[in-house]
Amino acid sequence: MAKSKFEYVRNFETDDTCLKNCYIVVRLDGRNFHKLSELHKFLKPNDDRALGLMTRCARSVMEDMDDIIISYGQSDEYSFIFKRSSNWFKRRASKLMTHVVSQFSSSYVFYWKEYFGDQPLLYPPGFDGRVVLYPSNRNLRDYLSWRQADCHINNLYNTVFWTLVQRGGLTTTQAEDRLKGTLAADKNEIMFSEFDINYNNEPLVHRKGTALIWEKMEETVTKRVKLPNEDEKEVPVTRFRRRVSACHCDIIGDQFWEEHPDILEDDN
Ligand code: DGT
Ligand code: MG
Ligand code: MG
Ligand code: MG
Ligand code: MG
Repeated sequence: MAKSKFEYVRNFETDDTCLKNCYIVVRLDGRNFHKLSELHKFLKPNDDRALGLMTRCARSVMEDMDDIIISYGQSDEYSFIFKRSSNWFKRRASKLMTHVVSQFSSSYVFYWKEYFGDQPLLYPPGFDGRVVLYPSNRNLRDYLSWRQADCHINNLYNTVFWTLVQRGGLTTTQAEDRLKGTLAADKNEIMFSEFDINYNNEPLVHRKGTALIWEKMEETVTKRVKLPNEDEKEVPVTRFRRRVSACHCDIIGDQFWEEHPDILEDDN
């Protein structure tokens, strides 16, 4: 087909192919969720409806896109890890990122009422996205550890902060002052001695965030088959299906990775 004289503009597009062999991480984060959470009266410090909705959207992303091996989310963010050998959309960063973020955003609106019932969504929410490449399993694990450590640090702070406000009757400024310069041990101690809260008994989903992985399931169904010269009969057929499963466990230590050796590909 003859090319139009306008065709040359294509050459202005830049190449954003992700480097081979690297894990591709797409992380998205809610735009100005400080405001969104206030306006929609999210419970403090954690609103299980909001967290559930985030995870529902991440599940939709994983089920609708190829090659995502694990996702990890907390607060208003989710990270999606593409397998290092993925060739989805020829590894073009902008394609991968925009597909993930737009699928997630539309899911947020689509599934909102499953989590918030009659409470309406008051404006169209947005999410930012970025792509980061990690060349080794160690780097990728350190990335996920970084996000989970962030979840822990924020949740510990937020839990003690809102306990001081909601149960201790402090103003937010007083609670802030009270926590200035405190270490993790001090925060645990305040909760334990003043409010009888053992932080380690707080829900795992709040302390650890949510990891979504693929779980292989064996499924047996009966099929009707008709062989030549025989009556039609029912035979059991076993097949493997995979489904997304959520866990709120530690992903920093080795145990999780030893229990799920299929997630990462070898470093060579
Ligand atoms: P950004 O990301 O720069 O556009 O701005 P924000 O406001 O989204 O800031 P970010 O992402 O650093 O912080 C997440 C905000 O979302 C933070 O203000 C707390 C809020 N948020 C997330 N999950 C919950 C929740 O379960 N309950 C409440 N009350 N707020 C939440
Ligand atoms: Mg931010
Ligand atoms: Mg945000
Ligand atoms: Mg955030
Ligand atoms: Mg198109």
